Amino acid sequence: MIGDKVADAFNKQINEEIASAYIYLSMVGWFEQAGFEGMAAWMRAQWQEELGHAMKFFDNIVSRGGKVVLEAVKKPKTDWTSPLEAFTDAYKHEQYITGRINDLVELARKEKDNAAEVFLSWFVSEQVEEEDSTQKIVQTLEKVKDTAGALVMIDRELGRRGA
Ligand code: OFO
Repeated sequence: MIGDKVADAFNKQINEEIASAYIYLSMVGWFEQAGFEGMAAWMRAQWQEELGHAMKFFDNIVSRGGKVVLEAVKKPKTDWTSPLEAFTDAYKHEQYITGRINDLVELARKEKDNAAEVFLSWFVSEQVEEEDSTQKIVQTLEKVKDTAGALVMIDRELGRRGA
């Protein structure tokens, strides 16, 4: 049985993950309109991944006899000035989510909830990957700046994730 404090915190994390999905879906729309189909495909995969994260918390609450309580999802930003700005936002957002996961681990330890701590270890590793992948893209985009030819190549490369 999941305790109330951990269940509340997990419910908040469902909202954070859905909000992440929403941010990335908003980026899909922007990338599509700006003509970066590969980046749009990359973000489309990311949006799906975030929905999967939300469902992991959802199913964990359910399987431990807790109550799922969904809240309203924050409206995401809708415009970016460049792919670099969008991916920088994504990188910063992943750092924020890492902080939330770390807070959850602390709470699980404080509540002596071993099941929650073990469950969260997957997310601790996942956040290392999430930060790494977005940071690498930011670094690449910083190098090419607005060089059109290079952006086309990066777009093609990132599109492979969605394929
Ligand atoms: Fe759910 O990892 Fe990104 O936000």
